[in-house]
Amino acid sequence: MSTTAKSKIFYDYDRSNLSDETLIYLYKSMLKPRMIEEKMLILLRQGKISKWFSGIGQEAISVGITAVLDKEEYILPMHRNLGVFTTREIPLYRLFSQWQGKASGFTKGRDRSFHFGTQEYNIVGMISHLGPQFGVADGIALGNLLKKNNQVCAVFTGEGGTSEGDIHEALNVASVWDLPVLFCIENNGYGLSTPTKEQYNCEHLVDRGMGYGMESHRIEGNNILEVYTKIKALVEDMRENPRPVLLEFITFRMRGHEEASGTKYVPEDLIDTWSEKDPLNNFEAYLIAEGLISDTLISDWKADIKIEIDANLDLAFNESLIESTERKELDDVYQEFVYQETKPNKETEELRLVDAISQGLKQSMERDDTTVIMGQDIAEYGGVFKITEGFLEAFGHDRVRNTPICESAIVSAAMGLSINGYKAIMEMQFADFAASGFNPIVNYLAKSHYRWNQKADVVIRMPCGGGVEAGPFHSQTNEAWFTHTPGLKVVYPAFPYDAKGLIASAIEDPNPVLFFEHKALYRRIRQEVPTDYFTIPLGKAAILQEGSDVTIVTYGAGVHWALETLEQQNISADLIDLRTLSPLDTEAIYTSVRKTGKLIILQEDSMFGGMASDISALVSEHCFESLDAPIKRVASLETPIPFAKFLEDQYLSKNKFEAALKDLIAY
Ligand SMILES: Cc1ncc(C[n+]2csc(CCOP(=O)(O)OP(=O)(O)O)c2C)c(N)n1
Ligand SMILES: [Mg+2]
Repeated sequence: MSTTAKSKIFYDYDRSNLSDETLIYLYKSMLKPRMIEEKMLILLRQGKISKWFSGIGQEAISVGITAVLDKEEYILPMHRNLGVFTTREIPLYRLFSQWQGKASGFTKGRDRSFHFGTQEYNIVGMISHLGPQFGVADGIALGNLLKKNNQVCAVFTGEGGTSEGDIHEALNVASVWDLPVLFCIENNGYGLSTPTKEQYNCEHLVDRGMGYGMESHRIEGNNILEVYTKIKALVEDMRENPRPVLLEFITFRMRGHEEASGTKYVPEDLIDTWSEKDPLNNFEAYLIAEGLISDTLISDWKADIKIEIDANLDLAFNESLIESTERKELDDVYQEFVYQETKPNKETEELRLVDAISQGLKQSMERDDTTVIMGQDIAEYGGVFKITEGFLEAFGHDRVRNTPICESAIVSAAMGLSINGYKAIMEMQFADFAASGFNPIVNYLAKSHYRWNQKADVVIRMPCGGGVEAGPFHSQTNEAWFTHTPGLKVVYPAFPYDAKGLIASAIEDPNPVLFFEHKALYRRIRQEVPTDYFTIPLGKAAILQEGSDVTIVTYGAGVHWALETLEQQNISADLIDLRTLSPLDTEAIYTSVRKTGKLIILQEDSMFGGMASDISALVSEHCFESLDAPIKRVASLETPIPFAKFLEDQYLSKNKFEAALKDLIAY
């Protein structure tokens, strides 16, 4: 394929002052992924590898960019960027093993194709959802800025991906924060079957740069010398003058979206036209015309690459199939964390829940200067609940960052910060708004460690809960959206003391933690709290009262509702405040139920699919013989949370608890 178009050279190559060695290096760097792909297409037809997304015809972009960046500089490729991986010199057998789901790959068989990253090579692979890559690049670049290491990072997307909201959010953040990112759009004409005219309605995607207040350039993506020289000049300048740059590379997808889907919808003359613009063939013809390489040399290089491919394929094919155990799979969902207790000091002061969280956060940030907190209105304004008041003065703008209104990009940026060695804390203005950042929470943060061993050292603070007459979008207690997702930890304190100790542990823990803070308790619940930094382990419930007749399990505002009820009734109950929902302290629940024989679970969220249902199922599976009565679940009405006080009171499970408890006692 690479030797057919020698006679005609489509591009007017300008080598400027590039050395012969550089030119030959660029040629060989494009030749290798081309030859790997040609081999993969054969193997695919033989059923020896699974799906394949071809980058044939687009190699100049991957190769040109990777050749410019230093090896320490992060690259975030997409599904057509084999040239990034080969130019970073990843041993081929590791790539081949990755595609076969074998242990020498990068995901222990847990994810396929290019869905992996590797810190060894400073490559951060995609998640299927495409768009979050841009936000992750923002976070990595922010880490670089904070380290003042003069590094640039590059992130890729296709033109189809640019329609995703994540992309707009991330470009805007990068512009507002001056983040040194090369945002690379490979415009190859199609997003699956969708042509560009159905994808966007501006003349050139790169014109959007102006809307973001961002420098932007359009580059002939199949002309390796144009790609290389323009990127080189830009990157050298960006290292000194950090800023984002939006790049649109004009290229073409020569094969189907993936091999099985074909190219029926692509007009044939388009394919013919672009065949003449093949980046490898043209460059090869140019180098021959310049007298830099010869047919003999090309044959020798091809023979060498073929030997390398075959030898590495042998290694990968001979590698045994992946083995694991259920235990090992479960253990790898989270990064191992050995909890080390910091004991509370003796001196205490009375704090409201809101103050305790603020103090815990502040003390964590004082202890660890790799912590960065981001959120809307959290800097000068101190956050809508004033939890970060004074943080800006204490830690400065670098570490206390007001964000634009873009939850998804900031969750992704938090992931990027973690990749680059920071601990990221994000304040969701209201827990309800996590819906706008849901994808990177459940797909990026939650799955990265399991997929490629990459921790997501992120705490997302979630001001939540009803009883504040704030209506359906400022009152939800949406913990069940997250307790369902393996890879996340979910913490939900009910008291100032617990909140302070748990926020410290959540920040120490390298895993992603959603930290729920009940708004109705913020200023209502007070407690004596130790003045210094201390920790409380995640995953341990608190037994608030001990009794013999019934076990009450609850968390958040429910704890206070249960306490109020118990104050008024003469009932001997174990009252368990879960404090952490994931991991769940099942032993505390089982031990109590085995003693009392009766269980009632109270949650503020509506019933179906919530914590109460799962706890009920667990207890019936594990403690059935100890039960003297059916388990009772008490939850709010199966409606959105209404605004007007009467309606909200009627909605909340608080009003049903006492009757349900009495019923259970009387059973
Ligand atoms: C959120 C989401 N929507 C849809 C898809 C399915 N999908 C994967 S790649 C792709 C096309 C992407 O087109 P483009 O960004 O132009 O990249 P190209 O494949 O052309 O390189 C689509 C629709 C997906 N993976 N994720
Ligand atoms: Mg495309």
